[in-house]
Amino acid sequence: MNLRPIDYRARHKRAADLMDQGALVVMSQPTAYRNSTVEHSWRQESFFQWLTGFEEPGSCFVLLANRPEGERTHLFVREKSPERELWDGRRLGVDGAAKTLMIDKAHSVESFWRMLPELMGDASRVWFNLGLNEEYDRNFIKALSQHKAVYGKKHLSCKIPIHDSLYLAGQLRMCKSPEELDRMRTAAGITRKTFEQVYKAVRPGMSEKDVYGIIQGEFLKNDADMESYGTIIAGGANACVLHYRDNNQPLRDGELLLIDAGAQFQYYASDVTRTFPVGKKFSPEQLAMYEVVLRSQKAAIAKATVGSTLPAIHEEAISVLTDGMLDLKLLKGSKDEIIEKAAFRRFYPHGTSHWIGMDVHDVGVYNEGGHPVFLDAGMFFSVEPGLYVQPDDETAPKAFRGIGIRIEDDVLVTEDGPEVLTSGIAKEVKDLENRW
Ligand SMILES: [Mn+2]
Repeated sequence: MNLRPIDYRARHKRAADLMDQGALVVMSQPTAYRNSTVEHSWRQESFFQWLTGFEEPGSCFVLLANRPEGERTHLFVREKSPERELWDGRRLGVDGAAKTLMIDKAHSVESFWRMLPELMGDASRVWFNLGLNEEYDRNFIKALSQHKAVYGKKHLSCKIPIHDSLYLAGQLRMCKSPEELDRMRTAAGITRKTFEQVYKAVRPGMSEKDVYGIIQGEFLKNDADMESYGTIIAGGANACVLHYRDNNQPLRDGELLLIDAGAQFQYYASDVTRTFPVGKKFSPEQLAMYEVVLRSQKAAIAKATVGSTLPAIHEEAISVLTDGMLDLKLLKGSKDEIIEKAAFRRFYPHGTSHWIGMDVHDVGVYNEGGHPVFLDAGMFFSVEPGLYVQPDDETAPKAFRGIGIRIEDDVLVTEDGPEVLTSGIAKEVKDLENRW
């Protein structure tokens, strides 16, 4: 696929239009240490990346909606340093940033906190990514005090109003643009190719670790940046741990394998779960539970239309799952009462959807103005119902204990209805049995 280029200046304009003469200050992702001088793998903070495309730590971005073009966007970057570049890699530097990035002015990051009060100037308000890092937060509050000392008397009677930049990020990133859709489709395609290889390879006697190796390898071979989140490879009852991360146990014939994995491509996430037999066939109980979850997922996806809501999708998933739990005698009583008392949570304890974008659990509010957000074209989210019977759950028929099933796809709302970007990944029973 030819990827449409990203026009960062157009993004700045869209942001400024929402900012009512305010200032936006976004810090880059801090470096985290694993131990001593060894760093954890680093990924740029998503909103910073969305605004700049600049992948260096130790940087800060400022957008001033109250200033004329040419003085609106300021990027603060680390200075060139032969000594540090020898150890940590190339730096673009101030001149390089000014020449190559879509910004108005580049500065040394050394001058950032000193310049910030003046940059905020008579801005009507300021957005900041508070809570990313305590040192950033302290310095920001100091800059606010310095700003107040000068501008408080001149323009404002009090401190400048502060907003969480995550809210603005959500407004800008909730409905995906064509160049974002290119990247999301590519991420979904890499995840599809990866599951195809997994379906071909998995056999009884392998370990979860072997499968993890296949997934990591396929992601990288197909040009993913990395995984979008910690991959879950859960054989048998491990699937009943929702965020299972050990990924190191043997896979046995007769058990199911639940894989929750998604490639990240150029900073855009995918998020897919499939559950299938380690061996050739589902057992009757596994099959009965699987069919309930699959029916629920299809019914829920069908509700992903313009004007609908995520709670409406969740309610649809719960309704079908609850019918299934009654049929399978996992639960007794009336459907209405089970739903009203949330008794289904014993076997379905999580939600059905979250926004997906640059972050696998993406920015964007879920409720606004006292009601759930109404779905619109370009919104993108998971639909992931599941059923989990804990291995020690003595209320459940014995043959169901230790079975965990989740089916998850990534759904884009369009004017013509839901489009499942991950639909190419097999989930029908006939495609999951007799894989070899
Ligand atoms: Mn998910």
